[in-house]
Amino acid sequence: MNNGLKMESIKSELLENGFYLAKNIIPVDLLDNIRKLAILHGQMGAGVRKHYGLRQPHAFRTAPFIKDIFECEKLIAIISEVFESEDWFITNHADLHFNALNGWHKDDGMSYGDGGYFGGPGYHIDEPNVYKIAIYLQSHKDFDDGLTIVPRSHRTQIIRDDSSEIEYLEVEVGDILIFDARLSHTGQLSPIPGPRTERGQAILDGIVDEVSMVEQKKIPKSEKDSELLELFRSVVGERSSIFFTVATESEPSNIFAINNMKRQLKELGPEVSPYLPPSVRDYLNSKGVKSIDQRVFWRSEFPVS
Ligand SMILES: O=C(O)CCC(=O)C(=O)O
Ligand SMILES: [Fe+2]
Repeated sequence: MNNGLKMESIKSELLENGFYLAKNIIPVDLLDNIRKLAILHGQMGAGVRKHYGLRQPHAFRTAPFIKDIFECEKLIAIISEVFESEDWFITNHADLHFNALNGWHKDDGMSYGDGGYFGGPGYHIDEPNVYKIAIYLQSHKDFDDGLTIVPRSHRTQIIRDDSSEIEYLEVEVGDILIFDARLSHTGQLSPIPGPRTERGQAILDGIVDEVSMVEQKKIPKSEKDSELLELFRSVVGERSSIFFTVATESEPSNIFAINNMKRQLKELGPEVSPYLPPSVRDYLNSKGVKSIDQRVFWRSEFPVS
């Protein structure tokens, strides 16, 4: 943005850089309510354990309260801008993240070694027609515990090397981050992340004795990391986010959505339906948000019995 004039469209930025950070999209009070429910959900221990935290897959189905993000018309409008079309849909992939550490990766499924969600390395694809939306439920200004990315890495299979440029994205509550699933990224890497502000530094100064006590313990590194992360979170608060996927129909995006759902079903068990529960679908319909459930290619891949 410059002088109120948009220099580049969201779509062209996504194609070129692989990500777009949109500031101030969702009202903070709406997200605060969802965050409370997310934390309760995490405390119940639902989902898949992940690096000292939890990940709840297929979250529009398994944690249906996240649907309330679509109370926000600005969110719907910006997704239409991403595709320069209103004919987009959610692919039913959604993760609710809770207090996990992470490492460098891409979300294109290539790391599983079974061909990835595009059915092969998809780095030659100019327009994937499928994007991820990340909504953090708290701000990540004071520490580098939000999302860090490698700009433009969506066109190469290399996740990161010594020459990679790295960018920390300062997300605050209400911002949304749109990114290409092929973009290299990581969440919080270290149990005690680096400070980015004086406030962050002061918070770390306040726990320096406890940190060194844990560090001196003669326990395995994984236990140490777990204790350090718990200590950090006890002073800063929980870390929770919603990641979900949106698409328009194309050959690559249809294949991606199907394989991405198959991965979720592998995690949750074959008895779980790839479809949304009717109450969520009806709610989305009432907001004008479409789901992949209505698509012919989806219904032929996942027949309704
Ligand atoms: O931990 C985060 O914030 C990022 C999560 C993520 O990238 C993933 O689970 O694929
Ligand atoms: Fe990821």
